[in-house]
Amino acid sequence: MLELYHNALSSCSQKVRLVLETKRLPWKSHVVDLLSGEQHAPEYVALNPNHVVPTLIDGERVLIESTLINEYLEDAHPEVPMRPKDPGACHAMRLFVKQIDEKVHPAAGVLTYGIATRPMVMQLPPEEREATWSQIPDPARRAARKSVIEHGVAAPEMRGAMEAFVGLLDRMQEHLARGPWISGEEFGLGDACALPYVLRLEHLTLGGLFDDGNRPQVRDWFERVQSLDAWGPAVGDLLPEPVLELFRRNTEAVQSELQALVESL
Ligand SMILES: N[C@@H](CCC(=O)N[C@@H](CS)C(=O)NCC(=O)O)C(=O)O
Repeated sequence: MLELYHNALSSCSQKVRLVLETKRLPWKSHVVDLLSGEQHAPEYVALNPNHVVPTLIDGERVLIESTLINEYLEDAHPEVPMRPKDPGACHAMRLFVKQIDEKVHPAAGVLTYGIATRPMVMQLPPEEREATWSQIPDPARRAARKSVIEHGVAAPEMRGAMEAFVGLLDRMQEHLARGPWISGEEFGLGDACALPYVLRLEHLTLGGLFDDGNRPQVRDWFERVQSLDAWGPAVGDLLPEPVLELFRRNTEAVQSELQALVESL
């Protein structure tokens, strides 16, 4: 059976779980607690040298990188197809995913740690606080984490992060003007990749960026994703309500700063 090392709120885990569940593949769950630092445990790092989730185990194979895992699942289990057959449409989907991986994913870390997780980390003694980012192996990611924890919404990374999210919503509007899903008629790899980031905006009380009067096609898409059979087991049923409540409270505490940032874009 497939085994997934993952975390309920991790975007990259959500996108892989959406593909596993859409393809109706049984999988065994291994939860990695990111807040307590289980991603840095030597036995986990032996599987994923980047200290991140998700990691998929398929027999002898250890697979990392969420986008590559999803492509692997599509190649290994094509019975429920999630990638367009037309080469041009497939290229467009991969470009959409690449832009999310390169721009929106780092931006999600900036927004989440700078807004929602920061108050918790700031309560730790300085040496423990330092420990939350000191083990991150990628220097750029480590520097961004330190900056947003220290400066919150005022961190210089915040503006670019918000712009990356707005760019994603605008690209989604363009795709959704052409069909019900990112690549056309069926929920596919592009949709699975976008969902966690749209959901994160909602969790950070930034859902107004795609309400009925503002990018309505994204709102309609978001509601349709939540009516899919895959939604509950992949995302909805796993969301930890107390953590989301904390996200909401921490976001509300910086609402006016956040609003000013959104309006200045
Ligand atoms: N490029 C990687 C990124 C994975 C990633 O950033 N995972 C995050 C959660 S979404 C993580 O494990 N973060 C742990 C940390 O930053 O300490 C992928 O697509 O799998």
